[in-house]
Amino acid sequence: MNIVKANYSWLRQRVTEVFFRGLHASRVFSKRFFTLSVSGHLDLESSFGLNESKAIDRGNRAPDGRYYSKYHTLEWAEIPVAVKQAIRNYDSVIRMYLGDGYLINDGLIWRNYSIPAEYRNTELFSQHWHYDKVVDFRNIQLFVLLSDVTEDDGPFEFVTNPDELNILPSVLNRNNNDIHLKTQKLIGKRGDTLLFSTGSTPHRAGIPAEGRHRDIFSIAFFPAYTKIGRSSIELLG
Ligand SMILES: O=C(O)CCC(=O)C(=O)O
Ligand SMILES: [Fe+2]
Repeated sequence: MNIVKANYSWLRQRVTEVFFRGLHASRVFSKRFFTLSVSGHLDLESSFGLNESKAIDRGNRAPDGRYYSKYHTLEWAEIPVAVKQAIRNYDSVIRMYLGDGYLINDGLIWRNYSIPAEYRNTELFSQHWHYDKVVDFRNIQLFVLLSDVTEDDGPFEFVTNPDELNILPSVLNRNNNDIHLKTQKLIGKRGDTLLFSTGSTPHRAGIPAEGRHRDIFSIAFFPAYTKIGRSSIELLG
């Protein structure tokens, strides 16, 4: 009799567990866009920053023939130890979003300059609301501020509570419409970080005030099937 009771109790728990796991799985599946924004801070070596002699034009050329952003890449060996440690700390989070064996792309450092008023509605360096649609919407970046960033320095801006089911057509088309949603800005000190779902969360670059600029480091993570970057298992191993 006890065996029958024990089996019945096991079965009841199992059915309940399977039911709730099924419910959870279907809710996760129905979310087309996962979103993530995690703030942090790391201590950077004082020498780490934009290498002006390596930097090349970034973004679109303005009607005056100039570019208003410049960048260079960094290989894994050039990435500061503190950044590598932050990636290790976030590894389980990134795996949850992108899957095991996710890829780590080269690092990037870029500098955005102020844009003259007459060109502000021409997209020169991702200053219009957009998603980073690469292979698809599944990519994450770890941003690190390289200098203190105030409202005047053209901070990165993103939607605070993004829709996880629907895409916003005006954001997809980067048509520079106001989105009328609550947003946050990456304002802070050198070394402040943001782990962020660049693919699925509307975001844009701010425009620095006249005579100012903003430097930022970023490293992007992609699912294994995109073949963009190197294996996190090898790099972090
Ligand atoms: O520079 C920034 O703050 C954002 C850049 C960006 O979103 C992009 O390049 O896709
Ligand atoms: Fe972007």
